Amino acid sequence: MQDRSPEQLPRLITTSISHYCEKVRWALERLNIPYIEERHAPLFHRLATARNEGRSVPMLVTEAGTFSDSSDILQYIDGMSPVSAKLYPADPKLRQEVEKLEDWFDRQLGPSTGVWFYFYLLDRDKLILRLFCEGVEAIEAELFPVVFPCIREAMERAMEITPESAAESLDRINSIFETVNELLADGRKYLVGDSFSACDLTWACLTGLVLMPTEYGTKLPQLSEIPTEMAQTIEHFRATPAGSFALRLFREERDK
Ligand SMILES: N[C@@H](CCC(=O)N[C@@H](CS)C(=O)NCC(=O)O)C(=O)O
Repeated sequence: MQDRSPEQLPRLITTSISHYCEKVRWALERLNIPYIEERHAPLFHRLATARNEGRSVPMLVTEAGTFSDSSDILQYIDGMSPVSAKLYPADPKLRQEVEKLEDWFDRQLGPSTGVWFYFYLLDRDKLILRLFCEGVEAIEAELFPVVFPCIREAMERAMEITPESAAESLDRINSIFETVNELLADGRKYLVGDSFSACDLTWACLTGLVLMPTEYGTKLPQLSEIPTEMAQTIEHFRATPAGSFALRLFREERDK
């Protein structure tokens, strides 16, 4: 894939801040796979994904087909990578453990951290416009403020963002952190086996919105820009073993 012209490279359709998109960016970069990122503001992404008969981001468009789930994308790109770089272990039992954790984080953690994050920030227009429009085409960045009130309503409805759902999400995040704290209590360096794998990468990305690591692939807010209660919760998560593990992964493994 190294010598392809830009038109032949895989195209990754994203929104800037999405933690599932960060997961795929990190994996592509780690596996040394050149790609073109096509970034959109939320809901504008639907024009791009619909053209490829899909809906959500991340979406990877390749000559071999279109993949529209972060774990499917990781499996696909891992399949073409050298053994020394792989994100899934060769040992079937270990691979099963990695896939099980990855799937759990995808289904339970990612949606919860998303609801919790947007509950606090969706009404902060200036901050949200900056986060959503980082790296998108000028025309989208210009149109976005005009349509943002409708987009906010659509996101609140689709993600069912309410004070109750935010509180339930926080409970779920706390309980997942507790389980990961327990896993790490034996001093292991990675969640499964003795090397970095897809479940470590997924853990780090899908906790990104409650830890706000500086190495995240787009610029997340500073703690000074967000509500105090939200900042305090982030400080709390950062201080847990599971939180400091994710921050270490961002520091040590994100740019490898
Ligand atoms: N299971 C999917 C979840 C992806 C997902 O939830 N993407 C969100 C952005 S974080 C999205 O595109 N939501 C808007 C939509 O479905 O149109 C994956 O792992 O890729």
